[in-house]
Amino acid sequence: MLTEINIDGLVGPTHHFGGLGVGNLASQEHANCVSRPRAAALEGMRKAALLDGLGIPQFIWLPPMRPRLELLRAVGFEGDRQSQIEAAFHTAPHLLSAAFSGAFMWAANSATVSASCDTSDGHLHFTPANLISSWHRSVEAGERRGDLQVLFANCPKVSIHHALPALVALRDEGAANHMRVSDATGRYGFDLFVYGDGPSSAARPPDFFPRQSRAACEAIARRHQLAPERTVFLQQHPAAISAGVFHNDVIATSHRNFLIYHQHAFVEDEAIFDLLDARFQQAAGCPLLRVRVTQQELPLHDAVRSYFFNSQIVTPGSSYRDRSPPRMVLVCPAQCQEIESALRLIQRLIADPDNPLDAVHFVGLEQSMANGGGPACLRLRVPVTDEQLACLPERFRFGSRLRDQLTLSIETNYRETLELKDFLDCEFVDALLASSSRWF
Ligand code: SUG
Repeated sequence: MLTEINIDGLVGPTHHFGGLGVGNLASQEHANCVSRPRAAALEGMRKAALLDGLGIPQFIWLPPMRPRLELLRAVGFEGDRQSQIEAAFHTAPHLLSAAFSGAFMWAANSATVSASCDTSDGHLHFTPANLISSWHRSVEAGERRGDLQVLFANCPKVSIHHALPALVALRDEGAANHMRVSDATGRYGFDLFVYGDGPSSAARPPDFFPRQSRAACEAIARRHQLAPERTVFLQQHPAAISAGVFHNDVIATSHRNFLIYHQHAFVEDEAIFDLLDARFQQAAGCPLLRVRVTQQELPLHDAVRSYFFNSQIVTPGSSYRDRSPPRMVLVCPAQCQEIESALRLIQRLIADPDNPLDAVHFVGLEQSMANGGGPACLRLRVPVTDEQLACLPERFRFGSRLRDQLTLSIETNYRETLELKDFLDCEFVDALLASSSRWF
C-alpha cells in the first residue's frame, strides 16, 4: 500500500508580480501589480491546514534564500550589493525581479517523482526539474535537490538524481507535466508524461514556447527505470498552450484510478486512451475512471481562468474524523465558484454516482493564482511506502506546532505589500539575506 504525501512550498517574503511566467497569462496580466506576501503565505498555510485536516500527510519546505545576487553578477551587474540592485532596477528590472523571485513556492515544478513500485530497482526516484525555460526558475533545481536530500535522508530505497542537463532540448518542468494513475492501493501504476514540443497536425504552432520537451520526458522515464508498457507520452495540444496552458496541470489531472482532462488537452486522439483503459484494467484489476471534459461544457478559456484542473484530488486519510468519509475530495480554487461553466461542471461531477468525487472544498489562493499557481501547483505529491513515511522528519510535518511557528514568523516578518522598488531598500535586503536563520 502506498500513501500519497504532499510537500508544499511555503510562500517566501519576496513574493511579487514580475510578469516573468512564459506563456502564463495570469503572471503577464499582473506584471508590476502590488503583491501581498503576508496574505500569500497565510493563504498557502490555510490550504496546507485543510489538507492536513483531511488526513493527508502534509509536509512543508521552507523558502530558500532570496535574493540570488549572483544571478545579477553573472549578467554583468558588478560592484557592491546596492549598486548591483540599483543598476538592475534602472536598466533591467525583469532581471532584478528574477533575482528576488519567489517562484519556488510552486512545488509541483520541483521534481518528477516515480513510485517505488513502478521502477525496476524498487526505488522511489526523483529528478529535480531544470526549469530552464525561465531564468528566474532555473536556480530552483539545485535548491530543491538539496531539500529532497534532507527530507528523504533517512528513507530506504530513494534515488535523487541531478536535474537533466541545462539544454533547451531537455527542458523540464517536473511533476506539473506528469500524471500517475493506479489502483486504490497505489501499487499498479501507469506513468503519463506530457510534453509540448514536436510536430503536430494542428494548423497553428503554439503562441508560446512549450516548456517541456519530449526528450526530457523520455530521459526521466529511462533514469527512473519505468516499464515501457506502463509509460505513456502525450503531446500538449498547441491550441491549449496558446490559450495559456503552460503546464499540463492547468488542463488535466489524476488521482489513483481517476483521470480527468480537457478535450483539447492533447494532440493524440481517444484511441490512445482506449488502449490505456485496456492495459490498466488488465494490470490493476479495476477500470480506469476517465472523464473527458468537452469544450462545450468548459471552454478552454474558462478552464484557464478558473484553474479547475489545478484542483487537488485526494482520498481522505484514516485520521479524517468524519463518520462517512467521502471517497475522493476535490480541493478547488475559489475562482471556480465565480465561473459558471466551472461551477456547473463541479456540481455535475459531485452529483454523478459513477465517479468517485463526492465532496468539494474551495480554497482562496488569490495571490498565488494571480501569478498562475493554483492549489495543485503549490504541492509536490510523493507516493511513499509505510516504511518511507515513518522515516520522514517530523520537523517538516505540518501540524499545530509548525503551523503556529510559521504563522507567527509570517505575521512578524513578511511585508503586507511589496513591489519592485521595495528591493532598493537596503535594510529590507539585509534582513532577507539574514532571514533563513532568524525567521524560521
Ligand atoms: O512557472 N509563475 C509560475 C507558476 C507555476 C505554476 N505551477 C504549475 N502549474 N504547476 C510559472 O509560470 C510567475 C512569476 C512572476 O511573474 O513573478 C511564475 O513564475
